[in-house]
Order: sequence, then structure tokens, then C-alpha cells
Amino acid sequence: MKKARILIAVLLVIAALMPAQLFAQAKPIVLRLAETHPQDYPTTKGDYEFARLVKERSGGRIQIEVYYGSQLGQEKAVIEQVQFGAIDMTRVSISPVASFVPKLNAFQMPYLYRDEAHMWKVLKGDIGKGLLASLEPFGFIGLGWFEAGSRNFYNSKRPITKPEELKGLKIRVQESELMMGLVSAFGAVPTPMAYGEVYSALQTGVVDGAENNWPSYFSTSHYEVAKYFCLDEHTRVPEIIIGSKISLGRLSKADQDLIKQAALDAIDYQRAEWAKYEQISIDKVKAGGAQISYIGDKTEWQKLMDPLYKKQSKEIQDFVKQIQAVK
Ligand code: BDP
Repeated sequence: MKKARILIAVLLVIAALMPAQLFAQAKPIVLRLAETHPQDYPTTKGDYEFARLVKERSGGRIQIEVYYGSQLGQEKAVIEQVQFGAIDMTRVSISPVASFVPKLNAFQMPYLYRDEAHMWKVLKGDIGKGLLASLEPFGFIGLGWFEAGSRNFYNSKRPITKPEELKGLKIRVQESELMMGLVSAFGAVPTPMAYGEVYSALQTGVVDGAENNWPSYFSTSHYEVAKYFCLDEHTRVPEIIIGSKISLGRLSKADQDLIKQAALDAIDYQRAEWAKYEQISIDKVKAGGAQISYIGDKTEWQKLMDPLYKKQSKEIQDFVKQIQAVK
């Protein structure tokens, strides 16, 4: 009896002295990732691929749970929660993140990239890598980028073939100062609003139109209530995956690196999913009655953006020059 008690006491002392990591092994680290889009949308599929790589490479030690369909809230509120560590990570458009990290605006200037290939050269090259690495002072860990096509105007009132036809239209924009400036520079009236509210705002006439890429125009059913789509391709706004510095900061450097690498390695998968879904979206919205205006020469559209470029800070203007110089 006495021996048994001594043994138990010895075991308890050993357990108390054991490093916490030994116990942690049994219990996986679970990280929550917030996503706006539905489960079958290409960014969500990219999130799942990222989660799969992290789980595989950590031998199941780190698990990412994807909360799609805005279950954890709309983008701006989610970004705030990531900043103070209540949500571990999120995949969002860089537009709303730029309200927290202004230099991100450089990456969403109108008619900035020559094409998709140019944007990816920038994002995967030194400029993109440097930007991801520079988010820490703002409370974020930059993990990776995803494709989001080009953004275009659509509305319920009339076909748009020239910029002056946008005059006076009330256009929903993301919660982003730059996007408000862009829409104003075209003579339209910007109305910032959360993504989830746009369908009913279009339906009830609170706004006349919005702007987005083909997949969002389709997956939200906005084409049902705003059938005039104008392929002006005014911006290419990359998606970004950001982690919380507070919550990811608790992980070892090796685990943080594993997560960063997995996010980068999910990019090509997401881009392929994007290309497929974009084509499906184009076909579906056309079949659903959307009327498309194709804009050939965009010189006139571009010229109207000059004042917006001139208004930017020196830091952003320098970034823009560097981006344009990438061949
Ligand atoms: C979509 C982005 C999503 C944004 C949305 C918007 O993927 O992250 O929230 O646009 O316009 O293209 O708010």
C-alpha cells in the first residue's frame, strides 16, 4: 500500500515536470479560418487545399477548420477579429485589408497589371513576398495570395459601353476608401456595404449596381437583379490569406513556416479551380439573361483614373512604379 502511494506520488511529480508539448501531441492544434464564399467557390476550395497540406505535413498535429459562407461574420469584422486574435486566419479580398494596411492599395490600383500573368509575376516575386512579410506590425501574418479575376461594373438600369454612362449610378463598393475614390472618379456614386447585403440592396433599389468578378456575380445571383454587365476590367484585386499575429505567434517558428509554405503551395491549385469556375460562371450568367458589354479600347477609362493615381501617397506611387516595371 505504502509502495503504491509512493509510486503514484513519483508519477505525479514526473507528469508535472514533463514539457507541455508532450501532452499537446495528443491534442491537435485547431485553427479557424474564416471565408466569405460558399463551399464550392474556388477560394474556399483553395482554403481546403491549404488545410489539407498543413494537416498532411504536420502529421495531423495542426488542423485548419474552414468556416465558409461568412459563418464567422462579414469581411471587415472578421479582419478586426483576426487582428486581435479571436479568429486565427481568413481569406479575404485585399480591398478591405487595405483599410488596416494602406500600402496594400498599391496592389489594387485600376488598370495596373497588363494581365493575369503580370499580376502573378508581381505576387510570387520579390514585391509580393516582401509585402506578405511586412504585415506583422499591423497584427497580421501574410500567408499567401489567391486569384480573383478582374472586377467589372454591373447594374440594373442600363447597358454601359462608355464611362460617362456610369454617371449618377449608385454603385456598391467594398469597405475601401480606394474603391470609393475609383467609383467617384468615374462619376458614379459609391456606396460602401458588406458583401452579404448587396443582393437585397440591388433588389430593392438601394443601389443601382455593384462591381465584381464573374464568379461572384454568378454565385451571389446578382445577375438576376442587375443584368447589365460591362466587362471594363477596371481592377484585378488579389485575394489574400492572413493569419493573426497573436494566435499564430504562439506556434513555433517551424510550425509557422510550415503554414506559410502550405499557403503558398495551395496557390496553383486555387488558380486552376478559378479558371474552371470562371468559365462556368460566364456560361451560367449568360444563360440566365445577363447582357454583356465588351469594352475594346480602354484608353478613355484609364485616363479618368489619373487623378486617383496622383492622389496616392509616395509609398504607394513607388510601389506602383515597381509593379509596372515587372516584365
Ligand atoms: C469578392 C471577393 C470577396 C469580397 C467580395 C466583395 O472574393 O472576398 O468580399 O468580392 O465585393 O470578389 O465584397
